Amino acid sequence: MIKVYGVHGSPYVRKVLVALDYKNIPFEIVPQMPFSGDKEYLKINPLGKVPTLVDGDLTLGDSKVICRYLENAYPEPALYPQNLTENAMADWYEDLCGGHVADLAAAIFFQRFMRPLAFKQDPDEELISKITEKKLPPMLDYLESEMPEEGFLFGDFMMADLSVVSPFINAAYAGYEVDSSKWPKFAAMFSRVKEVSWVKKVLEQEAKALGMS
Ligand SMILES: N[C@@H](CCC(=O)N[C@@H](CS)C(=O)NCC(=O)O)C(=O)O
Repeated sequence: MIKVYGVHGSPYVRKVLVALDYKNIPFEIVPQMPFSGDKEYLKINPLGKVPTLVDGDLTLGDSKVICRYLENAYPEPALYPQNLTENAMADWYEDLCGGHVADLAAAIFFQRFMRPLAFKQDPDEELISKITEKKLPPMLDYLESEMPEEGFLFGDFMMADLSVVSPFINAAYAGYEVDSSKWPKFAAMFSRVKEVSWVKKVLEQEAKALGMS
């Protein structure tokens, strides 16, 4: 059976769990904390990051790579568009929001959530303000311009929809809400994606794991 190394709460692990559930692929989660320095884990993923997926002899890191593999190995139901340009746009959204945007959201999550919890230190509010007031708005302006009035980016729910919303789910855990008066289409997409049943299920599991329910 497929194994996913990781923990609930990671935006990257979330993508893989939703992809597996959506495609109805049986899997088990092997609990693996990020930043643990676990030497055994470094043997299968030298970056030490989560998630890592093991499918038989195949061991893969990185949620983008893993989700693309799952799409190729289990094409139905599809999580990426078939059309060439839409498919390229799906990669771009996943790269942007799994890279720069996720780093910004992760910094808020780290400061407000992990730093007090794990290091017993106060959050760096100056850094948080710089992110929320200077660095995130241009990203949200761009995302707002890309969002459809209704539905999802490529019609049906796909990985690109979860990819753009996922960092903001973690930022919301840390008290940052997307301002719906400035970015109404993005805020509406955020709510829609959280209501998709496969996403909702994983978010409920996360809430339990993070002690929020
Ligand atoms: N590009 C990777 C990023 C994975 C990642 O950064 N995961 C975080 C947890 S949310 C992690 O393991 N961080 C530990 C570290 O950076 O050492 C992906 O898409 O899977």
